[in-house]
Amino acid sequence: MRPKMVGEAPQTRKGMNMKPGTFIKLAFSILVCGLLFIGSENSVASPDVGELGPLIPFHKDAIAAGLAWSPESPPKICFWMRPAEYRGTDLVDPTPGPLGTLKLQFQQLVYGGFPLSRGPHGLDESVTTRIKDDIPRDNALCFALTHPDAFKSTGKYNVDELTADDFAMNAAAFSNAGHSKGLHYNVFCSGQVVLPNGRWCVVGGTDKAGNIGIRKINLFDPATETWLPRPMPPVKADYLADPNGLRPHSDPLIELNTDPPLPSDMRYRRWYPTAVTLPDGRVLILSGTDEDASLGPAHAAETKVRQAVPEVYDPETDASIPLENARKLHQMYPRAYVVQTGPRRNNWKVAVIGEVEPPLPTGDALRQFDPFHYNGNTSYLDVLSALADPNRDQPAENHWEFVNTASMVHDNGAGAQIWETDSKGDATSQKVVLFGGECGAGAVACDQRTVEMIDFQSAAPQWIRQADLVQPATQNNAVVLPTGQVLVFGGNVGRGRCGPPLRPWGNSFYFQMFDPELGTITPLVQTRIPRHDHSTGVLLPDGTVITMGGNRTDLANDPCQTGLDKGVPVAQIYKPAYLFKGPRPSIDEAPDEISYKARFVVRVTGGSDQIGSVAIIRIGPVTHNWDWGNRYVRLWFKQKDNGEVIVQAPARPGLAVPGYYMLFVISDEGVPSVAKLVHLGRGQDRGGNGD
Ligand SMILES: [Cu+2]
Repeated sequence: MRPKMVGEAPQTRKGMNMKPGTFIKLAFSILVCGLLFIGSENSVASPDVGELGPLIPFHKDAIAAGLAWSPESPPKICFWMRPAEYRGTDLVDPTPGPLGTLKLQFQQLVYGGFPLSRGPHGLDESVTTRIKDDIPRDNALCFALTHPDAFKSTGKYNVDELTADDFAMNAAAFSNAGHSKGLHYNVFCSGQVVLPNGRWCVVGGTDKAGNIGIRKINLFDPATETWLPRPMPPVKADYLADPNGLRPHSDPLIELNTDPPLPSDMRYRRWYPTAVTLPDGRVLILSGTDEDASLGPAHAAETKVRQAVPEVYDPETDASIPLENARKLHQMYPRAYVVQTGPRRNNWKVAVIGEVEPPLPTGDALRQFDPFHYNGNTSYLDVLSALADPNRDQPAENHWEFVNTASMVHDNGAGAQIWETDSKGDATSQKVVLFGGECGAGAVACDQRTVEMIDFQSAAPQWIRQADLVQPATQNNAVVLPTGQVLVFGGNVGRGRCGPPLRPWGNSFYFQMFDPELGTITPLVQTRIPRHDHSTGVLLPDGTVITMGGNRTDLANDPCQTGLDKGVPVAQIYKPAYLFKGPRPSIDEAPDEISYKARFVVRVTGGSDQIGSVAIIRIGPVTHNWDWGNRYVRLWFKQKDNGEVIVQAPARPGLAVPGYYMLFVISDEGVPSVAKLVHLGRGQDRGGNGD
């Protein structure tokens, strides 16, 4: 099912909080956009809607993906799919059939008889592919953006037309980054953030299938593309040594054999946990789901639990502290953001959006994928006070402070964070905006077009409804651009299945722009590639956006097809309209390291004469339709006549946690420079494994 592509005049949607005096600007935008949009599909380049490039062969599904960039390593995208810790050939025999065939031994010996994920939502089946050369690769890869072959392309826009020759063109730009680099746990649907030193902290994941979580915290160094050593669990070791099961194997239904205990483990097993990098470099861990795997495939789902106890992982000690005193039940992957709540360095809290609404499901209801009900309650967790509490180990629901209630939980809806600071580096706004999403099981129908924004800087923060999305959507993506506008794309309606009974996906193929100043949504181009569950989108240093991932069968042009071709993994580059608007400013000089409270000098040439804004955007992994801490922070600046720009860094790490950021200078015409890599706050965090 596809929305109309041609002749459909788009409208900029007006937000409820639109400021007076914006009508003329809006009317002009509607007119120009409407004129240019008619007939546009994929490759229209224009100063108003931007341009969507041809398909980029991607070799594995980018279910979790992120930009990695450091002084030691040029920019790259690292990404993985399920099962992340294996090579494709460990579970797929490439020889029989046009796509290869899943090995039933893998299901028995590794998943303990839990079913492989097949069919329209086939996450394990996605490892099969008509590109046979890709099957032996690790299920985790890095894509070197600066490799000379990276963007070699035949200019195709249809997944069906891509051949093995197309995939061979950029194959050399992809390198193994999973099993062969020391990853031994399935980090599919884990929590993923980047530490101040650039390493990725990967929290929890999945064991076998269903909703079974793991206790592991895995650390990935994207510069070297290696995983910090965690021992291979007995089940994997046995399987690799004897994939046909000719000898006795460790029982995969026993947790000791799949998730053997380590001092770095969390206390609780978590699938779909949230992770938040804190101002001191530690990581807050929330929520997640688990089941008792030992009961086997028939009964494990009846034991489903939602983890209520937050934990704080410290990279310095490589260990976690559970906060039994700060329990609360949330949705899977609750959206959570560090907020500066006062004038001092330690005056920060973590705002968490949504919570479980009683009554809790029991009995048979637990067998559903996600049986809980949710509301839009938004609360601060005071992490530091919970950590310092002498009763930290006593079960309680303390250290939470209610803030406001959103009209819906926006479960699985895209989120973005937009911060702004003044001449002293203090916050003038701390905005979070959520786009569409779901409301949980059995909830009253909610409007999946809903866009809501809150400014945590205001004295009494309140969720305020903005203009609606172009069409209802969940599982969509949002990427904040250097201008502070938010590109929203992908998504669908509901978690449909392709039958029987036949319930086609209602895909949102639109790329749309949210303007946080005006509260408006403007439709741009459309793609032919569905991107919803497990799709990813990331801002690149050149100001373009790469869109990746999605469940494989969704990547086929007909998501309800039952034929042999399940699509192939592809990415696309979207060039925002600002790249067609005029000369780009260039950052000729900027410091590698910037410090809290301090001003720094940037030397800028080119572009228009006037600079319109300066911003830093934190970089790191994303997954499951949100940014996980890739915060946009607009900084105060003063332009001098000699090409120098004086910029004020944020005053405190609660506004911008330590780590690597892209620094952009944007002309007054809204055209951004290419990013310069900067590191913020060295020595301000708790380090991380020796750094
Ligand atoms: Cu998932």
